[in-house]
Amino acid sequence: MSEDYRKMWSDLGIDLTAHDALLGVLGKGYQDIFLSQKNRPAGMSYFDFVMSEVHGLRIRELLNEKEAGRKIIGAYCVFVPEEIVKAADATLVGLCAGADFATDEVEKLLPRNTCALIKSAFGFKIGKVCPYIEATDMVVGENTCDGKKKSYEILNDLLPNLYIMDLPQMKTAEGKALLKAEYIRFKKAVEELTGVTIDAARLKKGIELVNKKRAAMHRLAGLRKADPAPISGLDALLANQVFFYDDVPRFTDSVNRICDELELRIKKDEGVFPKGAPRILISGCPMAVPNWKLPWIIETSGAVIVGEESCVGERGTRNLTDDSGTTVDSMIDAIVDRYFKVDCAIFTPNRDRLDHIIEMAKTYKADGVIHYGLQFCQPYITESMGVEKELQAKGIPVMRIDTDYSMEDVGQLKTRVEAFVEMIKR
Ligand code: BJ8
Repeated sequence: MSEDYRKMWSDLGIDLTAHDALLGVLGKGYQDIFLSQKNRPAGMSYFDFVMSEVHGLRIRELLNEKEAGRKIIGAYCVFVPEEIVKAADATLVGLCAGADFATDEVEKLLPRNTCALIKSAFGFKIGKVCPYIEATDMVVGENTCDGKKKSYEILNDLLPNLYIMDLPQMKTAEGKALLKAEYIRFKKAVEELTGVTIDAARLKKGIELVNKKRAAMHRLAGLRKADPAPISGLDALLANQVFFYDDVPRFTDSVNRICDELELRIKKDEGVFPKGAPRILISGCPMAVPNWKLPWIIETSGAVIVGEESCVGERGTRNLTDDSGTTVDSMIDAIVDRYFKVDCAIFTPNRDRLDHIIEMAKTYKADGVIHYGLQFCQPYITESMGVEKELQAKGIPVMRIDTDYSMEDVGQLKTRVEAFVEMIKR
């Protein structure tokens, strides 16, 4: 990294020594896990570049946007509507983190039995190693699981610009009305922050922009139905992760370019794994960068991941927003309709998620499902039991894995995954 970036990080208040250590581990992990894969699509070089510059060039771009008067909004959840952010010419960035950092300090503020995703978000803030959070003008915390909801009360003392969004827990008319009221309140907050009045034309543009990005992800997901799989699950996960950071039109074009390449591969019957390799659907908690542990274990055990039933995956990107509205109110309704379908495990009851897992297993011709729960994540680990029962009843092999961000259980997980892969071999 250039000296220029070091000055930029230091101006943002980043702890350079800790940050150097983090980038060192990240770079090594990326090299070992991603760059060691065979026969990757050439288009992945774009994502390699993005990852190599994830704390460099992308942060410089965000700071340039700020200098030009635009605002940066951070979020921890896919319920924060990017359409509204884009309508105000602002930029939304994901802030969830997938690595343990400053855990001793974090555990002075949060109970030890808090999930790794929340602890990691705190660790990156307390350890001063996340230029994204330091570049934000507003951070949105949402009332989803109890862990997040209560931890935001504490995060509020660390972040001067934290905005709390309330969310429903039931898919009822009242729940939908709450979501609409909260999106209207969020729109007002974004307008106040940016000084931009979000009119119908702006909102329409925001919807179109985000729809195109999601449509590109649908195209990518559809191509993963092929056997042999034209792209690894690791690389597809990377695209799903970069989805939360990159410039929207540039990301959309890059994914579509990869899709063009994958279509050619499919025509030639080319893939990253041999035809007939066991196909796995991952379902469960989101995997934020650099949480690549389980996918890496699976794909070095002879299986290929063909889909992610996850917020960093299809749960987050599944539906488009109807863009036919002509008034702000009708478009807000369309946005509410779209997000109200997100079947996060914080909802009760949550039958839709079960149906989606079964549907995805069929669509992507999965030979088995691995349910991924982060330790201490009550919503997903509790649901995982019902998921297991339902899939077993349908004759779909399933394995539940509860883990965290540490590498201590890699050997044990590898043994379990290898046994599962052996069992589902066709
Ligand atoms: S819409 S999945 S992004 S809340 S892993 S913090 S649930 S204890 S991340 Fe999520 Fe929004 Fe739902 Fe999606 Fe809590 Fe579980 Fe931790 Fe989690």
